[in-house]
Amino acid sequence: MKIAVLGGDGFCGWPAALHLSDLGHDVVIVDNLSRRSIDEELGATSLTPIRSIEERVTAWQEVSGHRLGFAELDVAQDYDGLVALLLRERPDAVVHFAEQRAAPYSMKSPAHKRYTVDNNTNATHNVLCALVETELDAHLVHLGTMGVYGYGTAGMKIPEGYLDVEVTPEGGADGDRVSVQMLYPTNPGSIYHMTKCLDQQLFAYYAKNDALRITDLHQGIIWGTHTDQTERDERLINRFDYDGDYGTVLNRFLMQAAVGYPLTVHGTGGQTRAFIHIRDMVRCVQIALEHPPARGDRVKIFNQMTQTHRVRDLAELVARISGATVEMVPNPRHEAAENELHVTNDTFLDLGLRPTLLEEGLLVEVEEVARRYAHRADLEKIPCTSVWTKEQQPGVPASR
Ligand code: NAD
Ligand code: USQ
Repeated sequence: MKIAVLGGDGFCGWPAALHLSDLGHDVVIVDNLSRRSIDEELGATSLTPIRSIEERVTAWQEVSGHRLGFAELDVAQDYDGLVALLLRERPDAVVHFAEQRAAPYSMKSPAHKRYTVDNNTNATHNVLCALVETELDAHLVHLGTMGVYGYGTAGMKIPEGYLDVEVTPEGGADGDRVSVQMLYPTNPGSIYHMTKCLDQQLFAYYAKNDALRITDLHQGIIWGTHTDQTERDERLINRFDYDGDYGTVLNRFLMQAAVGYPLTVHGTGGQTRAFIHIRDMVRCVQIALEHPPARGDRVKIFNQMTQTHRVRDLAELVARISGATVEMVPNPRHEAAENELHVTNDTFLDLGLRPTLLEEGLLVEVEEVARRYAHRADLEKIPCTSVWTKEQQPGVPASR
């Protein structure tokens, strides 16, 4: 297949592009390099030393013999450029990672809120509109989030995108129940997560009105760094975010353990979230590409996660294997202090995904990534200082 990977310079997009290229697909990366500019804005860098996109592409060709295309393009701002790119490359599939993905970054200020909404909503809408205009019939695979569902379901298992509801038709008797399926009601916990809810509506509309073939992957929190491909040469190394805006919880704990910083558990640490290892993410994208919906089908939605964990349990686990200390810090987010989470993920398991479990991969990450690059860490960048409302406090450990 010819595959365009939008956002292919990012944490998920880069290993996914390499995985697809390694399988023999013809891959072109499209990215405006905004994630690298945001590093500069925040004065933060990846724990791992990532190379320029040009060096990455050259290294991959040397190591694998496969050519990767690269186009620097803002998918949200340059609609004509996007149409021209699609007409030139004529992809069979488009994988869309090109959004601002950090919840704390999206909550930092009015400017960050507006940037996140403008960037994410326009990027997604431009892709959809351009696919209709170019009449390419490419399969669009989008990276969405488990966060569209919200995390409190009164014990119910979250379905894959759609909720079965029984209703009594107007004029019917009590026994005349009919079943309807609707998009699971959204309940976002940040401006970033809200943009993914807006994306969902855009997908439903374009699948219905223009028969676009769309798969939306509701992905949990990624952990881990390396894939089989990024490991082959240090120039191919993936990024590892640990700062208070972009670092996700488990990778932050691994890094904190490696540098002797207390593990920063927000509030009581009672938040339960869905997780997936980065190696499984690239496999899931492959599986989704191999199983496209037909024209006229509704949007296919897969829950792309393999395990759920409570934040304080993760902290205790990391502390146990590394000797780190755990510290409860004020929660800078406006979120439920405690929640249960039960998730259906049968589609990927039925299609052959064999999950990497936390128990297998955790120690490797501490040893081979977090400790190896610990000398590059800037401890000042660790606390989460972006607060959701004026009532919240930054997540700074009292001991620091
Ligand atoms: P990232 O920030 O590392 O990568 C996103 C890439 O998209 C960056 O390279 C950035 O430069 C590019 N980009 C952003 N806006 C763009 C635009 N307008 N035009 C062109 N390129 C643009 O993020 P990530 O962790 O790789 O996440 C990728 C996708 O996966 C996101 O949509 C995110 O919501 C989703 N996701 C990520 C996680 C996670 O834990 N990292 C979990 C669930 C879902
Ligand atoms: N948390 C801590 N301590 C920390 C950092 C976070 O306790 O040092 C807590 C947060 O308060 C939250 C939970 O850990 O309750 C998860 O936070 P996170 O930053 O790891 O994840 P989140 O903000 O939800 O965002 C990440 C990705 C996003 C993706 C989402 C998937 O950045 O792109 O969409 O995970 S999900 O969580 O399933 O919605």
